[in-house]
Amino acid sequence: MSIERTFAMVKPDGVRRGLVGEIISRLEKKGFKIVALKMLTPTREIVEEHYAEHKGKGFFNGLVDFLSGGAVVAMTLEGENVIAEWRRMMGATRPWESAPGTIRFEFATTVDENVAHGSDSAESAARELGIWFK
Ligand code: IDP
Ligand code: MG
Repeated sequence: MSIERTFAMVKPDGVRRGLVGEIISRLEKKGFKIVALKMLTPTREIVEEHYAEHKGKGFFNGLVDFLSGGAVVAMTLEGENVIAEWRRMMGATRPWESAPGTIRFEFATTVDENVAHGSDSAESAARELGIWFK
């Protein structure tokens, strides 16, 4: 265990539905520190870079359209084991597979609009923070 940083995002569906406060509240109550935060409508270029690992998949173009189609809240989180813990707080990618109490269980029903993003490893966190907070 160690103090880590990760990249977290409230996706456009979460912003549109007024879930920013709820999500930030969960992070603050848990004890994670928000060390940077900005709201922006991302360009297609930044979203394509962010999701480069999914390029070529059937859902890629729809994913890029969706993420670049509205405001998101991008955050740098800091805390003990925060990379894995934020993923655990979000729940599984497919909301119907996520554990009760998680953000995706509580607030989402579909995989294409699943409210939140979190880096999946230390390597991804460093890469994504470099894209969004350079
Ligand atoms: P993650 O967001 O939990 O890391 P990834 O597998 O990295 O999940 O996929 C990135 C995002 O792409 C997901 O959060 C979801 O919004 C979208 N996605 C993943 N798989 C599908 C799919 O099969 N159909 C539509 N969208 C998908
Ligand atoms: Mg991912």
